[in-house]
Formats: sequence, structure tokens, C-alpha cells
Amino acid sequence: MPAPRTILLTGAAGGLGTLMRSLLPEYGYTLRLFDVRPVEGEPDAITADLTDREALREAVRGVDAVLHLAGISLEAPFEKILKSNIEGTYHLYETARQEGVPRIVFASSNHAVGFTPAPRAGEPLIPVDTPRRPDTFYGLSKSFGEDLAQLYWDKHGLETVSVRIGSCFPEPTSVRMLSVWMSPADGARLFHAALTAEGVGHTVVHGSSANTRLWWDLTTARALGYEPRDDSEPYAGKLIAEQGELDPGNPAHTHLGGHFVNDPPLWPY
Ligand code: NAI
Ligand code: 15L
Repeated sequence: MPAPRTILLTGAAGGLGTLMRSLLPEYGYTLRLFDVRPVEGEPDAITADLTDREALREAVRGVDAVLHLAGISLEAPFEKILKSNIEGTYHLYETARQEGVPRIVFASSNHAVGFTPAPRAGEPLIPVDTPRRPDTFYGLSKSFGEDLAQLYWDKHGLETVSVRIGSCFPEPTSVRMLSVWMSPADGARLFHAALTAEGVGHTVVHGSSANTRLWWDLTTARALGYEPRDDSEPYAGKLIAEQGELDPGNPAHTHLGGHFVNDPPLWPY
């Protein structure tokens, strides 16, 4: 696939979208922005919902690839997850297929596998083919997105890299995050690799920096050409002093998904 130049960035107004708006142009991309909320300082951004198919068609027309970050990013009542993350992602894939977009990079999440026990000392890192174990309706929607990506590859030849992002924020803010953190700069490196690697079909990768306390395996990410440069370890002393070591008796400390495994579902009724 020729190197993509024009990228549709969905979720451009969000936290990760804002970070990527500042970092990805350095890799030579021109970004077309899409979000249901206005994107501050970006009058040309498309303000529309993912379920607005006509707006999506305009948005995807002519782009070389999509970086799909839009969606509800935490647990929410099922109806809301259904509309934004499940129906919305379906509309994006179907519109991209119709418009001939060759590749999508999908923001999946550790919460698709959140009930996976974290490896204890000496145990192997969690492989990318670990069974899906969503910890929330939110995680379930990311699991759906990965399956949708597989379907659109197998049936239509639309390529996807599903990036199971750990925690991508400027700094880790919990002891758990020391194991799953992805620095914004490494996030941009990984998205760039996912946008440009040859012949990805549908590839699932874990999205983290090269953390000393890493819980999951980065082999498939590295195979795309991703070379993480950051490590959460410099934050460890302060976070452990403030919060204590992880408690082996607390499921939120011993599973990949952290507190999401303990949080009750949010029912709409
Ligand atoms: P965020 O909540 O800050 O941003 C999400 C953006 O999507 C918001 O600007 C929101 O307006 C937009 N959006 C939501 N529903 C929409 C819809 N129906 N139509 C159009 N736009 C819609 O989330 P953040 O942190 O920026 O995450 C971006 C993506 O990465 C999300 O899909 C999230 O699930 C995923 N992710 C993020 C992680 C992180 O550490 N930041 C970790 C794992 C996954
Ligand atoms: C996610 O999937 C969320 O979108 C993000 O806000 C964080 O909660 C992150 O996972 C995490 O697990 O730290």
C-alpha cells in the first residue's frame, strides 16, 4: 500500500485526538478531523455523529486511511455504547468500504480483555491471542470492533490494525498504569507504524510503551515497525509512595482492566 498521506481522524476533539493532532503532522500526514463535538480552533473539522452516514461519506471520501478514535471511552449504559461504539463503528466500516478506503486503524482497548489476570512475577507476558474477556459493555464494544475489522478484512479486503491501547495519557496516574501506559509520543509512533506497515490484513496489537513493568506482549506491534522509546518506570517511585504497591487481594489490581473489573454496570433504568 502506498504511504498514506491524508488521514481521517475521528474523535479529534477527545483527549487522544488532541494529542494526535499535535503529534501526527510531524510524520507528514494531513489530517481531516471528525467529532460529534466541535474541535477547538479547527473551523474545518466535521462536526457530526458517527451514525450520520452522509456526513461520514463526505468525511471518508478520498482519504488514504482512517484513524478511528471516536466513541464512548468509558463504561456507559448499553444503549449509549450500542449507538456510538457498535452502530457508529459499523457505519464507519461500511462507508469506508463503499468509498474504497484501504485501511482503518481502530482504537481498541485493554478492556476487550480486561478480565485477563495480570501476569505474576516470572509468568509470561499476555499474548495478543489471549481469549477476549471484556470487563464492561465498553470493553464488549471494543471486542465487537475487532470482530468487525476481521469480517471486513476477510470479506472485503479492508485492512485494519486494532490497537488495544493500554492507557495513553501524558503521564501514568496509577500503579496499574505503570504496566499498561503508552506515552503520547509512543502512541504516535505506533499509529504511524499501523498506518504504514505493508500487508497487515487484520492485525491486533497491544499499545504500550516499553515499560519495565509491562503486562502484555508487544511482538505484533514491533512486527509493524513500532519501536517504543518510553518507559513508565521514572514515575514508579512517586506513584507507589502515594498509592502503595498493587494489592494481590484486589481484583482491580490483579486484572488487566483495573477498576473496570470491579465497577458495577451502568443500567439505563
Ligand atoms: P475521549 O472520550 O477523550 O474522546 C472520544 C471522542 O469521541 C470525544 O471527543 C467524543 O466527542 C467523540 N465521540 C464519541 N461518540 C461519538 C460519536 N457517536 N460520533 C462522533 N464522535 C463521537 O477518549 P480518548 O481518551 O481520546 O480515547 C480515544 C479512543 O481511544 C476511544 O475510542 C477510546 O475508547 C480509545 N482508548 C483510549 C485509551 C486511552 O488511554 N486514552 C485507552 C484505550 C482505548
Ligand atoms: C480505556 O479504554 C479508556 O478509554 C481510558 O480512559 C482509560 O480508562 C484506559 O482504558 C485505562 O484502562 O487506563
